[in-house]
Parts: sequence; C-alpha cells; structure tokens
Amino acid sequence: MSEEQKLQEFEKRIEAGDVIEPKDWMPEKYRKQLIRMMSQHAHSEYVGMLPEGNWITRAPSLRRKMTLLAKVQDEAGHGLYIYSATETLGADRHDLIQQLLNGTAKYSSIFNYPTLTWADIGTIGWLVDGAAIVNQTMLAKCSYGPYSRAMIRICKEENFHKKQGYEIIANLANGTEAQKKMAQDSINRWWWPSLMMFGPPDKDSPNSAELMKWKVKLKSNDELRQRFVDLTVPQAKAVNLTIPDPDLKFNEKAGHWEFGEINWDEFWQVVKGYGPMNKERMKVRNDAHDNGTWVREAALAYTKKREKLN
Ligand code: FAQ
Repeated sequence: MSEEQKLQEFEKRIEAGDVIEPKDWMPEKYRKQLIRMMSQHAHSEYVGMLPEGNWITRAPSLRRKMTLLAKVQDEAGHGLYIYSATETLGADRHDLIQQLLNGTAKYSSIFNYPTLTWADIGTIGWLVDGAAIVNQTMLAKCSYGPYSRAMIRICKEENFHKKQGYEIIANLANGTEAQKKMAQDSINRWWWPSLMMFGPPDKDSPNSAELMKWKVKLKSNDELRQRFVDLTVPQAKAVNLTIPDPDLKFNEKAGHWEFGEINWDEFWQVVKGYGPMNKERMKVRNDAHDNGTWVREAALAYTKKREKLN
C-alpha cells in the first residue's frame, strides 16, 4: 500500500470513530502532534505540583493537609501516566524531561502564577482543575487510545480535586469577613489566567485545525472556554462570590455567559517565559531533579543487580 493509500485508510478510520493504537499505522504528523501536546500536558501536571506543594506545610488543619498531599501526589501520577502514553509513540521520557528542565518545552501558563494565600489552594482546585476537567473530558474521547484511557482515570481524580477546592472556597466564602475577602481576592487573581488555560482564540490557534481533523481535539479552544465559563459562573453565584469581569452578562438567546476581552499579551508573555513565576518554577523543578539523582542511581543499580541475579 502506498503512503497516500495508508493515509486515506487512516483518515477513514478516524472518520468512523475508530481508536488508534500504538502499533497501528499513523501519519508522522499525527505522531508528532500527539507527542507535542501530550508531553506539554505531562509537563503541566509535573510543574503543576509546585504552586500547591508550597502550601502543604501551611495547610490549616490535618484534614486539609492530607487532602492536599493526596492531590499533589495525584498530579505526579497524572504526569507519569501521560509520559508513559507518550512513550507508546516512540518518545523517550528522559529526553522530554530534559526539554522541560532546560526550558525548551512548554507547559501550561497557569502554573506561572504565585499562590499567595490559602484561598489560592481552593481556587486552584475549583477553577484550574475545573478548567482541566472541561478540557480533558473531551480528550478522554480522543482518537489515540493510550491518551484517551489515561484521561478517563485522570478526570475521575480531577473531579475529586475540584470538589475539595470548591469546598475550601465555599467555607471561606461563608466564613468571617477576612476569609471572604481572601476568597474573593484569590478569584480576582486566578479567573483570567484560568480562561487562558484553554489556549489562544481559535483564529490564532495554529494546531487546532489538524488536531480537530484527526479527532485529537473534539472541540475548539473557544468552545471549551465558553463551556467552562457557563459552568463556573453559577458556581460563583452559589457562594456569593463575584467573577472579576464587568462585561459578564447572560445572553438569553444563545444560552451562554458572554465575557470580556482576555489579555492575550499577558498570555503570550507567560508562555514565552516572562510570567511572574516562570524562573522560580524552573529553578525548583531543576533543583528537585538534581536532588533526586541519588534515588535514580540507586534504583538503576538495584535493577542491574537483579538482572545479574536472574
Ligand atoms: N499554556 O495551537 P494552539 C492541569 C501553546 S493540566 C502554555 O491552540 P493546541 C491539571 C501551544 O502549546 C493543564 N502554552 O495549541 C492540573 C502552542 O504552542 P506550540 C494542561 C499554551 O495544542 C490541575 C501554541 O500555544 N492541560 O491543569 C497554552 O492546539 C491543577 C498555540 O496554541 C493540557 O495540556 C497554555 N495555556 O491547544 C495540574 C491538556 N495554550 O506547541 C496541577 C492537553 C496554548 O505550537 C494542578 N492540551 N499554548 O509551540 C490541550 O488540550 C491543548 O494542547 C491546548 C492548546 C488546548 C492547551
């Protein structure tokens, strides 16, 4: 079969809703797009541990500390599932991690903002995990088997994360004036960066057309962003907190919440490495990697010893 015929067969399978598995023929560009997107996703889970990890020692109760520890560990697990899924496409996770550490790989812009108060831990669970769920529920139905299966489990865990975050925010919102103020301030700071998580507007998204053609993405950046806003505005109202957007209004006819202009200059600055916490995140990630060298060496020595014995 010629390459052209193979591509036609592949696209027919995609059209029919087939799931593509690692040993199936796939166009090189599909493989490359998946490695790009999945590795960025894995890096995001990995770096995403840092803003919250910051608060483990300062959690206000034992219950909150246990929950936060479990959540941060879950994020590490998500990174590992996705790095593994990326390896089914022929990528080597050591290369990918190296790209993250030397600053040549992208990861989600959201993790370059600081966690200034305890309320930020609630807001991250509610808004950031909430946005991740909207995006990843779609990816759980994507055309690449290992990625879609990883997403099913990840979404289940993210749902727990979202609930714990919303619970923190609801408690603060019903607490003292100072607590309510802290919750509101946190939402004011995280709302717009959360909308940016969905990526640039469709008209400026170079990868979307190809990803949608091959059913990696089933919905566009703007469609998912809108879904997130529609789901989240009523949740904010339910706990009497305000979304920091004077242009927010419900369009009865369309059945959607219309929202104001996103600051895309800020988004691109953060993506290019100039966000408030980019340098700090990379330093902490690199230090953790260096400090873990002895663990990797010990694990490798143990494996080699066992191989010799067998
Ligand atoms: N940040 O053409 P598009 C989480 C880049 S996981 C940084 O629209 P695409 C869990 C994009 O890579 C959060 N860069 O790209 C958690 C591309 O650059 P490239 C991560 C961004 O791929 C919660 C360029 O801009 N989730 O939160 C961003 O079609 C709490 C042009 O953009 C995923 O990764 C951004 N926000 O759509 C963990 C989900 N947006 O590669 C801890 C999987 C775009 O051409 C605590 N990924 N860029 O140089 C996706 O769904 C997609 O990749 C999008 C971007 C929607 C993120």
